[in-house]
Amino acid sequence: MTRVFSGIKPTGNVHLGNLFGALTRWVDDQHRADSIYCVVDLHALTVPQDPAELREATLRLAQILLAVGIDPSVSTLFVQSHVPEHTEGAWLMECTAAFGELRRMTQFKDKSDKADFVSGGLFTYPALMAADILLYDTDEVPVGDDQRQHVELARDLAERFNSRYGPTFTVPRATFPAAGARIMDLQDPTSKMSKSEDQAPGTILFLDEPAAIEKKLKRAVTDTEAEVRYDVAAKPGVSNLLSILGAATGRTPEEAAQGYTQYGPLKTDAAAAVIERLAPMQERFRELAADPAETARILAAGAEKARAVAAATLTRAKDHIGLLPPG
Ligand code: AQP
Repeated sequence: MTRVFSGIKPTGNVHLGNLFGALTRWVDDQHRADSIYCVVDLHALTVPQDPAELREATLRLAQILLAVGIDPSVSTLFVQSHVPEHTEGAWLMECTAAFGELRRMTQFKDKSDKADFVSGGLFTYPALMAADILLYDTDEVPVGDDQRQHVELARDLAERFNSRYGPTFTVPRATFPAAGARIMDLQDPTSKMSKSEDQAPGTILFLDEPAAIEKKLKRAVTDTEAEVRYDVAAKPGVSNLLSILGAATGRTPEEAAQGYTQYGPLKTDAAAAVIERLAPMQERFRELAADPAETARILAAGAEKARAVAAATLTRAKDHIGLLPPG
């Protein structure tokens, strides 16, 4: 059976980009594949975090994943730091990656340019991500387009390790959605919608009220033409609205464009579709948030299942690379 693995960071609030770029596919994939999903809290540490907020955000994110539809009776859902094999695997990957390869990661360039403090972890985090993926003999990694380069690196590292030390890791491939692979900021449709832009009018959050969603979509930047057409280069704002409408209604952006001649109705319909899509998930989230002990139980069971797979792969990798097994 195909093995699927993906992760999400407990930083900021889940937004429409996360939902359409990744999470809705996580839910779909769990019915056709053996699916393992992870709240990657160690990745959050690449920038300084408030400890209490990080703990709270990790639990809340797990509850959002359950609310979106991750079913712990068919998928494995766990928190990365509960499975220590990830950090050990990351060291093997750091030693397999070339310095120049890590330096070429565009997310590192973007984030380090903006940050006052650039941690070593921000630089090496793609190696941790490679370990996350490779520890589970992953075939497919459902991600948004912004993660394309990191999954490519995981592929390269798996191939390099296998050719140096013999067959060890499954070589994974990224999968992307037909609509919503890259949801852009509503105010700056040339930048991706992002968790760090939490309070911004350009980001629609999973927990936004209907009025806030309507307001943000009504104010979305478009252009001075009056033609509804999917053309990311020439019409980034309108194309983003079509991606959102398409993803919310299960259509491609081109299909979503049909029948529209003006921007106003497109924005109104996009808002209605997003509100309708989010409402039942938000309701389920409120129920789950009232019972944190149940989420903790699900995460503990998930970590146990995940650890059994990760430990076997790590033992194989350590053996192949020449580390002496304990006596
Ligand atoms: N705008 C997006 N469009 C489509 N997919 C997206 N993803 C993220 N943004 C978009 C996908 O969501 C999954 C979780 O990614 P993450 O935990 O890295 O979330 P993030 O929102 O990218 O994180 P940040 O904190 O927003 O990043 P920065 O720090 O850049 O501000 C992934 O599958 C990702 O592809």
